[in-house]
Amino acid sequence: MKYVVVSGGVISGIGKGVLASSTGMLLKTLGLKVTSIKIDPYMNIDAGTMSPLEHGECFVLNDGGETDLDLGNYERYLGVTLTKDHNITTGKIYSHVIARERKGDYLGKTVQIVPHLTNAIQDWIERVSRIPVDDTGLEPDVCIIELGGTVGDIESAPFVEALRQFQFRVGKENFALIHVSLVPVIHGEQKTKPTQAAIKDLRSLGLIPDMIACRCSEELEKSTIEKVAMFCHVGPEQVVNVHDVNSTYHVPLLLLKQKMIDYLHARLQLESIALTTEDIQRGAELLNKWKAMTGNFDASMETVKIALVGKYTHLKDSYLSVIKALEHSSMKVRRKLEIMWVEATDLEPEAQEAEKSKFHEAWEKVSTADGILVPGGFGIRGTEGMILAARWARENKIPFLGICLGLQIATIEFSRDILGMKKGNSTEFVENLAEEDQVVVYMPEIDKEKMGGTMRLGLRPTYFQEDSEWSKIKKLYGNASSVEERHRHRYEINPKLIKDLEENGLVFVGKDETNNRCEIFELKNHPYFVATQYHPEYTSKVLDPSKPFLGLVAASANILDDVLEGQFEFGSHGAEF
Ligand SMILES: *[C@@H]1O[C@H](CO)[C@@H](O)[C@H](O)[C@H]1NC(C)=O
Ligand SMILES: *[C@@H]1O[C@H](CO)[C@@H](O)[C@H](O)[C@H]1NC(C)=O
Ligand SMILES: *[C@@H]1O[C@H](CO)[C@@H](O)[C@H](O)[C@H]1NC(C)=O
Ligand SMILES: CC(=O)N[C@H]1CO[C@H](CO)[C@@H](O)[C@@H]1O
Repeated sequence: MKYVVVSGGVISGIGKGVLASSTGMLLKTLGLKVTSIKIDPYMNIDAGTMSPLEHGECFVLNDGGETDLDLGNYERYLGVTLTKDHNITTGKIYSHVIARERKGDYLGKTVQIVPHLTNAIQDWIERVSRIPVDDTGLEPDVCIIELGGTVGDIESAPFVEALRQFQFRVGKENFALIHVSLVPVIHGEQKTKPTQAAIKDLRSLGLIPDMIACRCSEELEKSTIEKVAMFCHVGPEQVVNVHDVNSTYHVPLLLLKQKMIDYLHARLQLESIALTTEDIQRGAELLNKWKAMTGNFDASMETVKIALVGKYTHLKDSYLSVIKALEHSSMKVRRKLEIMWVEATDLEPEAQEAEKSKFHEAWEKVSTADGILVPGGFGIRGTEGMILAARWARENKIPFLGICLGLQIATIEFSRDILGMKKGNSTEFVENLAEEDQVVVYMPEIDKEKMGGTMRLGLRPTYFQEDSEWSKIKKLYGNASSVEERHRHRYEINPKLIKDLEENGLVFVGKDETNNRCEIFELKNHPYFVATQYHPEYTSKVLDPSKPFLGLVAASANILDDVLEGQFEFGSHGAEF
C-alpha cells in the first residue's frame, strides 16, 4: 500500500480537497486502485447532528454514515464508495481509545496521547486503507490521506505526530507528502514568504514535503518557483503550480501537465505494483473520458437555466452535492449551467406585501427558468413557496425534479389541486393534522422521541413497478428493474393516498421492497416531472452523473430524447480526444 498525504499550510479553504482528489484521480488513470481517508481534527463523532448552517450539507454514505462534504468529493472524483470509517475525527479516535481503556486493553498502564492515541491513528489508517472501495472488490493500491485544518494547529497535532511516525512504519518508498500552500499576489507581486513559513513549520514537526502545491490566482513565475524551491529545500520539479483554471474539474489536467504523476511514480516506486493490461487500459480510458468532459465544459455555449428553490439565507454550501450533480449532468450534455437561486419564502403571497421587489424577482426567475429543482431540506419555512413552484412547473409543463422534501412538497401540491384536499399537509409541519389532511406522514417504524439515529439512512433498493415502460426515469436508469440509492428521511407519502394519486396521473413508478413506500413518482403527460424520496445527488459522479439530475438538465435543454438514445455518451462523438 502506498500512502499520499495531503496537508495544508498558511490558511484553510484553499482547495486541499480538490488537490487531493485530483491527485487520486490521476493515479487512477495509471490503472491503480485508489482509496482515500479524510482526517478531520474536530471533536464531533457524528456529522449527522452538526448544524448544516455551520458545516454545510451533511453527506450520506452507502452504509448510512453521515459525514461532512469532503468524502463526497472523493467519491465523485474517484468513482469509489467509501464507508463511515474513511473519516477519522479527533472525537472518534479518542472515544475508540477510551473504550479500549475501559475494556482493560491497555492492561492498566497509563494511557497517553503518544504512543496510545498516535498508534490508534496509525492502526486505523492501515486498516481502513485496505477496505475495497470499487467494483473490482480488491484491496486498493494507493491511499490518499487528506489532513484537515492547517499544520501547526493545536487541533491537528496528534495526527501530525501520528503521520510523522507512520512514514517510518510503512517505509520511505510507501509514503509521500504533498503540502498545499498559498502564494498571494500583492501589488502584482507573487509572495513566497507564507509558503516558506508553512514549510518551516512542517519540517519542524518532522514531516518532509515531497511536493509543494502552490495555490495562486495566476500562473507562477519561473522566479517564484525557483524561490520556493530554494527556500524550502526542494527541487523546482517538486513545486507544483496550482493556478486558477476554468473549473475545478480542470485541476487534474493541470497537474498532469506539470508532470506531477511522473514525480510521484518515481518517488513511490509505483512500477513495483503489478498491473494487468486491462488495468492500464481502464486507466487510459478514464483519462480520455476526463479530457472529453472538460472539453465539453469549455465548449459549452448554450445555457441551461435551473431554478433551485430552497432556503439559502445562510449557506449555499448546504446544497453542494445537488450543485455538483447538476454540474456533472450539464457537462455531459454540453450545456453551460446557470443556477438561479430562489429563496422559497420570496415566492409566498405574504412576500408580495412585505417585500414586493423580492417577490417579483423570485417569480421572474421561476417563470424564466428552463427547469425547476426543489431539493431536500428540513423545517417548515418556505414550504408553501416550494409548493407554488411545483405547481408552476406542473401546470406549465416545465421540467421539474423534487428530492426528498421536494417529493413530499410536490405530492402535497398535487393532492391539494387535483385530489381536492384543500388543507392537505405534512405531519412534519402541523401538529395534530387531521387524518383526512395527511398527505405526508411520519414513518411508522421510526421512534419519534429520539432525534438523530432514527432516520431511514443509507443505501436502500427501489423497485420499478410493472407497467412502467413509459417512464422516462426508468429509461434514464437504463431500464433497470431496481436501483439502489441513498436515503435520509423521517417522513413519507401517506400510503393510503397512493391509489388516488396514481389514478389521477401521479404514478409511483418506484417503490421500496414492501411495495408500500413511495420512492419515485413521475407525472404522465409532462415533459419531465419526477421526484425521488432518496437523495440521488449523493452518488453522482463526475463522469457518471446522477440519472434523475441528468434527466432534469436534459429535459430543460430540450434534448432528453437524444440523451435517452445515448447520443451524449463520452466518446460517442469522437473529436475531442
Ligand atoms: C477555458 O475555456 C475557454 C473557453 O470557454 C477555452 O478557450 C480555454 O482554452 C479554456 N482554458 C483551459 C486552460 O482549458
Ligand atoms: C400547512 O401547514 C403549514 C404549517 O402549519 C401552514 O403554514 C400552511 O398554511 C398549511 N397549508 C394549508 C393549505 O393548510
Ligand atoms: C429501454 O426500453 C425502451 C422501451 O421499452 C427502449 O426504447 C430503450 O431503448 C431501452 N433503453 C435501454 C438503455 O435499454
Ligand atoms: C464527522 C464524521 O464524518 N463522522 C462519521 C465518521 O464515521 C463514524 C463511524 O465510524 C460515524 O459515526 C460518523 O458519522
